[in-house]
Amino acid sequence: MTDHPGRITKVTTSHWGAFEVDVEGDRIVATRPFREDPNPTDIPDSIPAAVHHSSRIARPSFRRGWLETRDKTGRGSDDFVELPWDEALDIAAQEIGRICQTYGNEAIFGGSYGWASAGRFHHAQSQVHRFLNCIGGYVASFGSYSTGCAQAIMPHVFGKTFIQFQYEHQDNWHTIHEHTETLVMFGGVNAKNAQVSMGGITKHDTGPWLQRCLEKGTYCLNIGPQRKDAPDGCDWMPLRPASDTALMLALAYVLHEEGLSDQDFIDRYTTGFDRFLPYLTGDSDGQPKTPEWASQLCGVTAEQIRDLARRMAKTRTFITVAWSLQRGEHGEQPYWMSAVLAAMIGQIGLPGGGVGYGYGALGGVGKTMIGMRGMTFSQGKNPIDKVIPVARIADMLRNPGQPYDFNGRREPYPDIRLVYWAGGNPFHHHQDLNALHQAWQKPDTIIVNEPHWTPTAKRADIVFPATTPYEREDIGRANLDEYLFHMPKLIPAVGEARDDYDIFSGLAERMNVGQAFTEGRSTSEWISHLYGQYCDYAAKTGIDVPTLDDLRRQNWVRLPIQKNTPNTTFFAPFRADPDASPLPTPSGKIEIYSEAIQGFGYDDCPGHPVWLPPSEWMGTADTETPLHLVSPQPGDKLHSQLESALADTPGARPVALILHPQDAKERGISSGDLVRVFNKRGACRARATVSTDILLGVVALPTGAWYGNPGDNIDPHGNPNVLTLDVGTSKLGQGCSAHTALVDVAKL
Ligand SMILES: Nc1nc2c(c(=O)[nH]1)N[C@H]1C(S)=C(S)[C@@H](COP(=O)(O)OP(=O)(O)OC[C@H]3O[C@@H](n4cnc5c(=O)[nH]c(N)nc54)[C@H](O)[C@@H]3O)O[C@H]1N2
Ligand SMILES: Nc1nc2c(c(=O)[nH]1)N[C@H]1C(S)=C(S)[C@@H](COP(=O)(O)OP(=O)(O)OC[C@H]3O[C@@H](n4cnc5c(=O)[nH]c(N)nc54)[C@H](O)[C@@H]3O)O[C@H]1N2
Ligand SMILES: [Mo]
Repeated sequence: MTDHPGRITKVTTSHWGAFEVDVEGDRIVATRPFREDPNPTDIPDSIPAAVHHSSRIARPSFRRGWLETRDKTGRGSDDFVELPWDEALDIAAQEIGRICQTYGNEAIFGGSYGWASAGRFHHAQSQVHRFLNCIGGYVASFGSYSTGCAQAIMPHVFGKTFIQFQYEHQDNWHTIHEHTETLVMFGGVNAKNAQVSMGGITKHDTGPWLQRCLEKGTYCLNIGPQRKDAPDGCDWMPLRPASDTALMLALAYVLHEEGLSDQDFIDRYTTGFDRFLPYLTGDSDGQPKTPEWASQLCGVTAEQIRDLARRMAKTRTFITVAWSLQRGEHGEQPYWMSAVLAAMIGQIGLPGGGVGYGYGALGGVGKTMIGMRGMTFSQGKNPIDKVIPVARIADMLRNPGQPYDFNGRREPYPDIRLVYWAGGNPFHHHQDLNALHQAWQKPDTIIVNEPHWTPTAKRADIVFPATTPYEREDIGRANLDEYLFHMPKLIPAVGEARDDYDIFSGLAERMNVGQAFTEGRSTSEWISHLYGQYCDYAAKTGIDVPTLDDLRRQNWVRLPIQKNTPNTTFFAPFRADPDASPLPTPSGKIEIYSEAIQGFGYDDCPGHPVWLPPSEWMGTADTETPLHLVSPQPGDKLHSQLESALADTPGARPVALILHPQDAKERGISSGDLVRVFNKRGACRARATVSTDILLGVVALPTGAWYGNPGDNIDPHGNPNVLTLDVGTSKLGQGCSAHTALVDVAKL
């Protein structure tokens, strides 16, 4: 920019998309939207403040109690001692070596779940996993907090390729716009969440697509506790959280009762309907799943349920299910039941019909790209084959040697002595944080690589300061996006921060696996190497990509890979010929009843979808905890990232809690009041926003505030995870149950 001598402007990318960055000297001074993005997000606004924030970790730091006496009790309360890098890496390498020798690599937990930052080489999880693999392996984790439960249940229903299906092969927005007449959105489709995507989303067009559908006259129905989970113009069917399965069962009941279900489709493309039907009609358990029955559970009138079932059967209907539905106890059931409901409607495999998942979860879901293999920094092979479901970490730390069930297997939890975390913030993301804090006292040693003094870094014994993406060179490319970015190093490392790669190279050298970890390459040599591999894949796909030097000069390119036409759906070949193109399930068909699941013998996930109420929801609300808490994703950031900068705005913390006017009135609460949100697991502060956009009896508090310090009897900033329930969704999925929580609210 000419009016600022010495100012350099470059484009970079992030999980929330591309943006322009202005740099003066060694500081980021401003950001601006990327010019190709029709609908940019504000999230980058807080980057200049966050990158240079006083919450940055300046130097390698050791918890005093650990350094002096190997004490384990002071995590989160001790102060830290700074040491020079060489000495710090020596001590850490020695300690990792001691754990490996004394207890074996099965004593290292390296799952290290978290979103870290975009960029193909400096991907923190790949870095930490590769390092741990080089030294003999680690206990890993399966699945994500996002969709862990779906990742377990849906391959039984639609087949092993469900994961790719859900990200890349569902109906795209063009198809939905052109063909769908009725869009039924369980949990809504919230463009606020589509601001982000793993690895980046350049054109934020989920919101605009919904607008186009509305303008065309598509009937759009948001079913869930919050009106704002879908844009204005959509109808809202307020529904009690966790009751979706009851509603879906009643819709199925009406289809069956009124002869509206597609028996030909069921016969040809599904298996096990005959095992499910007696449950639906009540022949097997004495309870017909009528609209009247469901109405009492979900709060929607029987007449509304009948009308909706008829509309769904008679128009081209696309059902979307938000990931949030499976982030709760028995989250397997609404997912499985949505597939059964769509099968009974009989439109699976027709354009704009059937069922899809996560359209409002990430930007890019609902786009279709010509597949290109990405650039991947190899994690190597893990010699240890112990893998826990990702959200069972506190159980694992608490119960070494105790058996747990997971998707048909039963195994003992490993005995963890060392935890290594890079690129995640468990003291933001895990449920029942006060209990996690207790469990966290068990391992001998906890090592964290982090740019910021997050609550997790504060609870570590050894903290290595990591760079942010603006302090290192990388390549940005995401599977659901059609842009390719050079991510320039914009500023020098802040403080003495180092790249995760350099931290692990230093540890690897000291543990005599330096060559295995680095393969003799520097960072820039790795980037050239990975980019070279990418160019080879691209050539095979027939896509032109620039040389690395050209990409460095151009900063970004748009690749000709987006399919801008309605796609033939994933299920189309199956629909055309189910014998020639079977689904990768045991029967080759959609499994309404699963022999495999029935064979597991789980009381909390039987052989076909059923209504199973969670332990905490409006149906179990009582005078102590009368309100259901949902904890959605924050609109102003990604999880807990950039939090230190956002929290500086006067009045920004504690976080806003949405509650219904009647619930507010009963408690003498007005908008803007400071409130206490509490249950038997914990309490946090929040600031009330009173609104009719939420169902009576439900409150919403977004995630992302940094958890406070040990001894706080009330979490000061408003982290909902002091309140949430830490149980697996079921023995099958063992996903996180973040949306299962009852609370009360009082004015402070
Ligand atoms: N109550 C409730 N809880 C939830 C959810 C919910 O719906 N309700 N949702 C869950 C879901 S779906 C998710 S995905 C999780 C998200 O939880 P996380 O992914 O753990 O959250 P982030 O804040 O993204 O954590 C990433 C951390 O990595 C750090 N980081 C960034 N770049 C780098 C890097 O290059 N190197 C290193 N070493 N560190 C880096 C950031 O500073 C940040 O602290 O939360 C879960 N928790
Ligand atoms: N801006 C921003 N966007 C994000 C993220 C972020 O941190 N910030 N995180 C990303 C990540 S990691 C993920 S996994 C996705 C998550 O994507 P989602 O799971 O779709 O998002 P949530 O915000 O958790 O939930 C969406 C809505 O579901 C509703 N809901 C809760 N429980 C129920 C229920 O039982 N039934 C029904 N019908 N509705 C219910 C709530 O009202 C909530 O607002 O979002 C991604 N997008
Ligand atoms: Mo997630």
